[in-house]
Amino acid sequence: MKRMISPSLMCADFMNLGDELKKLEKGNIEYLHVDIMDGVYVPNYTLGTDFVKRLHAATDIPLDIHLMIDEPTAKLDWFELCEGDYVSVHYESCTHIQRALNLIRERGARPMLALNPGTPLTVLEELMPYIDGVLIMTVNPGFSGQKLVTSTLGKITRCRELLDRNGYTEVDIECDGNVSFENAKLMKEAGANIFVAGTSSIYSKADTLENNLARLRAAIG
Ligand code: S6P
Ligand code: MG
Repeated sequence: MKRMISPSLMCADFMNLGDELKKLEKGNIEYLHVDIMDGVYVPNYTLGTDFVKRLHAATDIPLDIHLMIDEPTAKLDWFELCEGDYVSVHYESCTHIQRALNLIRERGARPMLALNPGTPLTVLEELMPYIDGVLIMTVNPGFSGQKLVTSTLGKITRCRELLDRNGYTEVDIECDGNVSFENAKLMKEAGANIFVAGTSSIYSKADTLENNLARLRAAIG
């Protein structure tokens, strides 16, 4: 499967976002990861509806909108969605998760199911027909700069097996949280193919964005 990078924009330098966006376009990155938090489902606030609209106007790169909000079904209409955008919803954030996934599809975007480190993989069994991707959270959602929950590596492997065994070989597996250069390699080996890049890799202050991107590309192969 094609291996792709989705930079987490909450980790970007907001004072230089235009410049950074150009560098990401030049680096041919595949998605832009937009973290939406509501202070209820997770204890933080980040990006929002207007930011999504401005991004669509500024670039053709598809968005990877990660909804960490309570009951997203009723709020999906607030977002401008374009064909090719991914929208991920957390299993426990919706009373009716299948309805939420369907609604994303009806709105013309690609549904992705997000699973926290503590969410059992078995919930996926009922939902495979309705998704284009699974977002395996490799940290608990809410903050950047956290440490990998190591049990999630085995979960990536089991997720790939479950999908493949049921014929869903084209369903993407994205991992989000502490995707460092070293961890990215382990996640790739486990079966992930979309990598959310934050402070642990491309936004690391140890090197430039361009060099970090090249290093992450090399790590995911
Ligand atoms: C966390 C959020 C993530 C972070 C990303 C940061 O709740 O969903 O997308 O922005 O994980 O990356 P890092 O490398 O700082 O963990
Ligand atoms: Mg995220």
